[in-house]
Amino acid sequence: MRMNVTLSREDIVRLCERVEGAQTRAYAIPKLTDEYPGMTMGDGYAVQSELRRRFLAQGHRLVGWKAGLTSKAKMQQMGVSVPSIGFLTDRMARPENSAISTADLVHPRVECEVAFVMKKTLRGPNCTRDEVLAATDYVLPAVEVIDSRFSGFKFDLESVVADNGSSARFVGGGRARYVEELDLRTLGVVMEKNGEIVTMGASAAVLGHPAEAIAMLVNILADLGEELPAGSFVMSGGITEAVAVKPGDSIVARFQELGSVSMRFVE
Ligand code: OOG
Ligand code: MG
Repeated sequence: MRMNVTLSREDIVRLCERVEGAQTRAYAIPKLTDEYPGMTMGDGYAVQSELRRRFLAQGHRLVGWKAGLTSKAKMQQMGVSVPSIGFLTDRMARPENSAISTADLVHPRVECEVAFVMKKTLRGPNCTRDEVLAATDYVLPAVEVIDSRFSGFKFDLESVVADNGSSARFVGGGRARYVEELDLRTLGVVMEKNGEIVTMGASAAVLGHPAEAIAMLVNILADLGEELPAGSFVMSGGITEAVAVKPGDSIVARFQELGSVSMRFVE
């Protein structure tokens, strides 16, 4: 896959400023394709790369990447059928069991994901699941707090890629485990909101095996001229559909073999 960029540099910067404003001041904007119907996925990644460049210039630290729309549940929920990637910075990380503010978010949702921490750098193209497993230091359970900046949480692939895959916050926790000790396809996960089960699934929902999503991510990075460095924290994508949260909600994500990850949401 080659990234086909059709927008001018001016348009990319303009769209990036629009997305950055919506992200940092937490307001909803119309999806970008309303104004640019011819926008390609390559254009979306060009806007995302410009956003990453700006955040890093402002002193944010790149800590890893995320795969998104890697399970049927997520694809159906969002009406998009192609996986995507986004970047993660230190400003998005929140500790386990913490109170997460919603005042700086538009309409947050939470989803359960298997996260990988890499011990070797990976480069695409043609990265495989086995290469990912060999390069993985350990896996741990994570909850991603996504927050589309698009009105009504409605978007298409081009727009969501430009909005960095709805990345907002993430919480890693539970028990770190070596991949050789687990069958990464059959991990059950249950999400509880305010003590009630709201969704559940199994890790094979993510492209048959979550490491497959990391390989896909490495191959998209190659298309962008990037690699996945050793030490990266990488999320493989929501196993179940995402669940809306508001102030007062508490979330516990229980993962078979990996322990649980908890957080609560405040104003
Ligand atoms: C896009 C982000 C998808 C996942 O895990 O599938 C994602 C969205 O649903 O807003 O993070
Ligand atoms: Mg996600």
